[in-house]
Amino acid sequence: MKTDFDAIVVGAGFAGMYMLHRLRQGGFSTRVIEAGKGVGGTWYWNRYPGARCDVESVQYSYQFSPELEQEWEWTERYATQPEILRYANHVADRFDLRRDIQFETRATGGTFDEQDNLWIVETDRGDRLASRFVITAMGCLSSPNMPKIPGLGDFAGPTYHTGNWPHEGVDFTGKTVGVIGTGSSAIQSIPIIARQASRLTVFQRTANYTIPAHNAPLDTDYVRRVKATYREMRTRARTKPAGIDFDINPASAVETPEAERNRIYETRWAYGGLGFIASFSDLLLNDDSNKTAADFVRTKIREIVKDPTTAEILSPRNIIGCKRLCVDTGYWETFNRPNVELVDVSDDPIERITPTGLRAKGRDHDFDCLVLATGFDAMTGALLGVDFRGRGGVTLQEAWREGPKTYLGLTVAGFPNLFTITGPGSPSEATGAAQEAWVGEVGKSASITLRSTCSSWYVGANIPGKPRVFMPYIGGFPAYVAACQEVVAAGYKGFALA
Ligand code: N01
Repeated sequence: MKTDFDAIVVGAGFAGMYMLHRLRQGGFSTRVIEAGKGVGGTWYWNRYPGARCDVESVQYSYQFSPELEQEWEWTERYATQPEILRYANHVADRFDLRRDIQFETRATGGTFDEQDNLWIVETDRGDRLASRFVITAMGCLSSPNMPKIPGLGDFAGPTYHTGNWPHEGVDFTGKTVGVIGTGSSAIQSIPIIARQASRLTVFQRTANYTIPAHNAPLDTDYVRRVKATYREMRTRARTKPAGIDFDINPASAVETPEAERNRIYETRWAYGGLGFIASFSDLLLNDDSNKTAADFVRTKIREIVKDPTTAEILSPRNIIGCKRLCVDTGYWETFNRPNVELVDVSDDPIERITPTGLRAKGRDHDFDCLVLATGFDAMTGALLGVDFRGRGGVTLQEAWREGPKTYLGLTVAGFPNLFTITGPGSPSEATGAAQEAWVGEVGKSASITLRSTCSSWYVGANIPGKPRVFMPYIGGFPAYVAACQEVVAAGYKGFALA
């Protein structure tokens, strides 16, 4: 059978757009399938009030084009969703990407044809596209999690999910609003909704840690300095575990005298952002060290939130940084507003959604609008939403029944030439043994940190019935790159080449 394209990429977010650019450079005919009307992926869908990146804008950008780096002007320390979406559109235009993207089309299935060694990708528009390679770039936090609360469809007013927000925006002025969830999306949107709404009720199942962003317009001298030394900054970032250039203090928290330790926390708190978790190098390795940082944040909450009972409910009890740390603008302060109420549903789940609101702890809470800030079926949700069938007709769902297994996070044994982000550009398939070894490596890297100890989307704990497996590789960016380079140097060790 003849192929329609050398490669099909699913998703035109940041990964899919770059993939298209690279495949073109490699001379591959490529079609990108994108469900949205435009590019941008997560920044196309997540339009809730206050959505912005928690990585500083000068770092949260493509690195492949020095010209692009120089010409694009970020305006704030942390870019807003609209600005990041403008950037994605600028990239699509600048590199003429749109002509190979099929918008408003959702990939529904992909079947490996063993006879002809190719994939047939099906879409909700009735396409059946034959291609040698399939590269999924669907995002790891893109499949919204609708909570399993009885009566969800009963609410008579509008219901909004932060991960799939109306494009025309929502004006809550004068409305009463209920928000379920206190993760990153909620923490960003709650302060803004509270300013608009006549009354806001927040339903919190797990208290969360958040560090102030101290967002501000970008200083032109700073931007000039960054642009003059962009390559050096990118090179430094590649040596850091998260691939982001911020200083990790090599000292241990418990071995640092208390006064000095608090001075360091105060400095990082005043600077703001995710770098707080790098105040000491052992915060995610040692319980006692972690507790010093958690205590510091809890003290801040008690200082900021005036009502002691509310402050107590807002104070997280788990490991700081175990769930992904949040970055906010005025989150704790919002709970001092007279129109905001916090309802703790940690020990007693929300009973049901009702036509006029919801029932929790035996009390009815009524509101005009319901906001579900309930996150995503992370890492596997989007992939398993497409009916991929590999060798012998085995579905990805079956192959991952006990949890996702990949080799290098890129390929899956039994699914030849299906890449979960990118691929080495040759016909290849992970061997089962190499895959098992990599799964072991992912588990090992998680087990030496405190991150594997709490219920989070990292382990699929937010989705009832999902296998509990620590999904991301957190051995750090340099270790990951080294592992990939070793595989390449050994002639694509672990891949079956045909
Ligand atoms: O989702 P979440 P998110 N009853 O899963 C609660 C990235 N991101 O969209 O913790 C009551 O973190 C749930 O409670 P619990 C970032 O990586 C980045 O906020 O499971 N509550 C939790 O409070 C982030 O980590 C940015 O007990 C229920 C909340 O809903 C990831 O996306 C911005 C419930 C979900 O929190 C996900 O963040 C936004 C129920 N039945 C997101 N079900 C930035 O760049 C769920 N919850 C800044």
